[in-house]
Amino acid sequence: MSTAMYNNCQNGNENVTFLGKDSKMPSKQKRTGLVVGLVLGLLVLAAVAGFLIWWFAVRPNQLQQDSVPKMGAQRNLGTLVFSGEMTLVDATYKPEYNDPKSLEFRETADALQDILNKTIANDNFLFKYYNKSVISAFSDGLIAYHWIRFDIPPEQSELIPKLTADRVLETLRRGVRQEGKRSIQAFTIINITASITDPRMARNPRDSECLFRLDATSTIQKFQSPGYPNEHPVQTRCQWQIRAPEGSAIMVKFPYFYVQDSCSTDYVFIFDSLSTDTAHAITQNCGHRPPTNPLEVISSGNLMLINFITDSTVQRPGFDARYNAISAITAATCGGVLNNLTGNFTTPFYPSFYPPMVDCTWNINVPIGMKIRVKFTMFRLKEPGVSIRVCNKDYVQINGTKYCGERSALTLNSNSNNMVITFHSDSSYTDKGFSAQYNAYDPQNPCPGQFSCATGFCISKELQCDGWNDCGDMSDEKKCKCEEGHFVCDNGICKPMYWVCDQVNDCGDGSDERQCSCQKNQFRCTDGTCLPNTVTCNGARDCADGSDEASCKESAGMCTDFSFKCGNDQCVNKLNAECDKVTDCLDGSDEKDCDCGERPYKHNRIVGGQNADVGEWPWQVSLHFQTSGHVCGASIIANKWLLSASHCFMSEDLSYREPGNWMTYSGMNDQQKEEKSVQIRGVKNIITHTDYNQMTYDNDIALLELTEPLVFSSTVHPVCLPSNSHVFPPGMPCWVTGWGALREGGNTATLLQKAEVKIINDTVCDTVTEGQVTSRMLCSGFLSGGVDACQGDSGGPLVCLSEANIWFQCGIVSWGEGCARRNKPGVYTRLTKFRQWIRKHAGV
Ligand SMILES: *[C@@H]1O[C@H](CO)[C@@H](O)[C@H](O)[C@H]1NC(C)=O
Ligand SMILES: *[C@@H]1O[C@H](CO)[C@@H](O)[C@H](O)[C@H]1NC(C)=O
Ligand SMILES: *[C@@H]1O[C@H](CO)[C@@H](O)[C@H](O)[C@H]1NC(C)=O
Ligand SMILES: *[C@@H]1O[C@H](CO)[C@@H](O)[C@H](O)[C@H]1NC(C)=O
Ligand SMILES: *[C@@H]1O[C@H](CO)[C@@H](O)[C@H](O)[C@H]1NC(C)=O
Ligand SMILES: *[C@@H]1O[C@H](CO)[C@@H](O)[C@H](O)[C@H]1NC(C)=O
Ligand SMILES: *[C@@H]1O[C@H](CO)[C@@H](O)[C@H](O)[C@H]1NC(C)=O
Ligand SMILES: [Ca+2]
Ligand SMILES: [Ca+2]
Repeated sequence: MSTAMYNNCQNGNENVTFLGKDSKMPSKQKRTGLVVGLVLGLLVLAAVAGFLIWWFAVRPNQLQQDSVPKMGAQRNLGTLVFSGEMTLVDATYKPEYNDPKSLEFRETADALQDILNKTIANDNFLFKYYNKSVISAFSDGLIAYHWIRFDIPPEQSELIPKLTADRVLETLRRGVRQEGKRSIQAFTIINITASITDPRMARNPRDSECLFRLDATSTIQKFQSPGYPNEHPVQTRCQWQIRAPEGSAIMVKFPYFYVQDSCSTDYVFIFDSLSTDTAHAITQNCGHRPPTNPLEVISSGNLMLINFITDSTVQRPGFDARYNAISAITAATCGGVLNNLTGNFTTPFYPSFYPPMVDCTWNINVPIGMKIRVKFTMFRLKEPGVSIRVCNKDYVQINGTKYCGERSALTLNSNSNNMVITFHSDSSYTDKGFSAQYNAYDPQNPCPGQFSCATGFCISKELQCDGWNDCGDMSDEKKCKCEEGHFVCDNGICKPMYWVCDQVNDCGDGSDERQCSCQKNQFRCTDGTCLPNTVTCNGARDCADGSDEASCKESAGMCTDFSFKCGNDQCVNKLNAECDKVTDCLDGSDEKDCDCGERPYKHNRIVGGQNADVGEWPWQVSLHFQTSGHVCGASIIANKWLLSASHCFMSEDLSYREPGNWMTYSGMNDQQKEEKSVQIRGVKNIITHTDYNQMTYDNDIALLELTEPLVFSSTVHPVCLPSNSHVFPPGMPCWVTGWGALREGGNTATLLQKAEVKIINDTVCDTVTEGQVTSRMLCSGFLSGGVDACQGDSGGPLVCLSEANIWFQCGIVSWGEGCARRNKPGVYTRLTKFRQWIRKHAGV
C-alpha cells in the first residue's frame, strides 16, 4: 500500500481556475477560440525570459493546478493511525455484530484487538510507539474493520517517516495469521489491509459519541450534521455507518452542504467501506456547494461510511443528507449498443458521482459509409495525485487512448461507422463523470451547408476567416486572405497590426511576438525598454517605471511605483503584495481588510458559456432606477458601500442624481425571479467624482452609500480593491459581468452574464481609441471584436483573479464604441488610480 493522500482539496477552492493547460472551458460562443489561443499564447510567453510581470502574476496559478495533493490533516504530528479491514475466513456473520453494545460484538472485537496487540508486540520498533488497536465494525463476509494507533514522542519526530503503512502492513501480514490461530478464540485472518488515516476519523464505537448506524432501504430517509441548520459544534467528530441489504448499493445526496472552505481542518469524507481506508475512499469535500452543483455519491456495495470532521473556531451549518438503497445491479449497469444516428450517453447516475468499480462499454454503430463524432459536453474524472498523462485510475478509453481529469470541448471522430467507448472506475475516488452526445455524419460532406473544422465541429460559414477562432483549433482562421493593415502570422492567421509585439502570443505560434523581445542577456522593463540583465535587483531604479526592482527582496525599503506602501510607510518590493496571504509589512497592513474577493460558494470551475452561476460573482450588484428596472451595474466593496460609474448618475436628467430614485439588488442572478437570497437596499448618498468629465468620461467613478448595511452571505460578498501599486499586466485574463445587452441594440439579459477578456497594453489601447483614453482608464477586450461590455453593464466590475486566488476589481465598465465591435475594446475606469479617493470618501 502506498502513502495515502486523503486531502484532495487542500488549497481551499475546488479548482476555481482560469483556463489552464487541460481545462479549456466549453463554450459555444465566439470568444472561446480566442481564449484558447490566448492561453496557448500565454503559455508560450511564460517561457520567454524577461517577461517578468506576467510570470509573477499568472504562472503560479497554473502550477498550483498541477500540483499533487499533499498529505494534510495530520494535525497532531506525533499520532499516526492506520485503518483497514481483515477477512475472518472461518467465522460467520451474525446480525448482533451490527451493534457494538452486544455481547457478540464485544467478545469478537476484544479477541481480535488482543490478536492485533500481540502481533504488534512482536515488532520491537512498532511496539515502542504502540497505543492501541480498535475493531470499529463488522460486515458480512466476515469482515472486521480496524484501526491501529501509534504515538511518537516529539523528541523522536524524525522517526515519523519510518512508521509507514507499508511497515505496519508487513508486520500485520507476517504475524496476524499466526496470532489468530494461537488465540483462545481462534481465527483465520487473511487479506488484512492498512492505510494511514486522519486520527480524527479513528472512532471507537464502544465509547464515542456522534456515531450513527443507518439502514438504507428503498425509501429515502435523511440524516443531518449535528446542529443543522444552525452552526455545528467545534471539534465535531461524527460518523455515519450506512448498511443496505445484500445486493444493494447506497445513494447519498446532500441537498445542502456548507462546511468551512479548508479541507485540511474541516471536511466530509466518504468511504466505500466501513473503515477509513484510502483504498476505498469515495470523496473528501469541504466548502459551500451551490445548489446547482450538489454532492451526490453512490457506493459500489451495500456499505458506506461518512465522516464529518471539524476543528476550527469557524462554525458552519454543516449538511442535510438523503440516503436510500438501490439495486447493485442497476448501480453497475451501464453502456450498451447505440444504433441511432444521434444520441446521448453518460456515466452511471450522471450528474451524481459515478460509483466505484464500474466498467461500461458503449458500442456505437451507424450505417456503413458514415462516420461518428462524439462530443463531451462535460468531462470530469479527477482523482487526487493522478496525472492526466497516465490516467492510471479512472478513465474513458477510445481507440487505445485514455482520457481522465477535467476537460472541455473534447470532441473525437471515428475512422469508420463504428466506435467503441469504454469507461472504467477503480476502487477509490469517484467524480461527476461525463455527459456526451454523438452523431453520425457523411465523411464526404461532414457539415452540410457549414464549415467543417479540423476538430470535427461544424460552424456557420460566416465564421470562417472572421478573425475569431470558432473551431477551437484555429482551423477556421487559417488559409485566409489578410486585410490590409493586418499582420500575417507564420501559420497564416491574420491579426491586426496592433497585436504585434504586445507581449501576447495572438497568432498562436508566437510569430507576432518573435521580433520584439529583448536580447538574451537583457531585461525587459514593463514599458518595453530593454536594459542589461544586471540592472535587476541592484537597488537602483534603472527602468523608468522601476520595474527592474519590482520583485526584489534585496531592494528592501526602496520605494518604486510597484512597491506596496504599508501603513507605517514601509515599502515592500513584491508584486501585488496586498491580500496575497503572506504578511509582508511589519505592521501587517498588507493583509488587513482582506475578507474580500473570495466566492463563498465553491464552484467546480468557471462554468463555460455566458450565463453566470448562482454566487459566481457575489460582489455584482444591479442598480434599478425608478420603474425602469436594471440600468447600471455596481460592485460591493464594503457592507455599506458600492462602487459604480459616475456617468450612471451624472445625466442631464437631474433625477438620476437623486439617491431616493435608486434601488440596489445584491446577490441577484436572475432579474425576473424573486430570489430569496437577494438583498435589496436603498441608496442614502451618491458620491460622484468632482473631476468627472461628461465629454471624455475621465474619472468615471462613483460611490453609493446604502441606507442599511448588507449581510454578507454565499451570494453577497465584497470584492477586493487593488492598492495603487497593484499590477494587472497586459494580456492578463479578467472577467467582466453584467446584465447588459447581449448584442449591440439588443435587450438586456435576464441572467447575469460573464465574459472573459484580456487587459490591453496601454499603447495599443491609446492607438485604437485614437487617443481618447487617459491614464485613469484602461482597455480590455478582444480587439478583433466579440466579447465586450455593452450597454447596461456600465458601472459593473472588471475583476481579475490574483495569484493567491483572490478576486481584485481592476476596472469599472465605463465606455466603448458600440459593443463587441471589431478593433474596439471596452474602456474601463482604472481602479488603481482611485484607491485614495475611495478611502477618503468611503473610509474603505
Ligand atoms: C491491548 O494493548 C493495550 C495497550 O498495549 C491494552 O491497554 C489493552 O487492554 C490490550 N487489549 C487487549 C484486548 O488485550
Ligand atoms: C494511548 O493514548 C491515550 C491518549 O493519549 C493515553 O491516555 C493512553 O495512556 C495511551 N495508551 C498507551 C498504552 O500508550
Ligand atoms: C483475498 O484477496 C484476494 C486477492 O485480492 C482475493 O482474490 C480473495 O477473494 C480474497 N479473499 C476473501 C475471502 O475475500
Ligand atoms: C432510437 O430512436 C428511436 C426512435 O427515434 C427511439 O424510440 C429509441 O429510444 C432510440 N434509441 C436509443 C438507444 O436512443
Ligand atoms: C441529447 O442531449 C441534447 C442536449 O441535452 C438534447 O438537445 C438532445 O435532444 C438529446 N438527444 C437525444 C437523441 O436524446
Ligand atoms: C485508432 O488508432 C490507430 C493507431 O493509433 C489509428 O491508426 C486509427 O486511425 C485510430 N482510429 C480511430 C477511429 O481514431
Ligand atoms: C505595447 O505594445 C507596443 C507595440 O504594439 C510595444 O511597443 C510596447 O512596448 C507595449 N507596451 C507594453 C507595456 O508592453
Ligand atoms: Ca476512481
Ligand atoms: Ca536597478
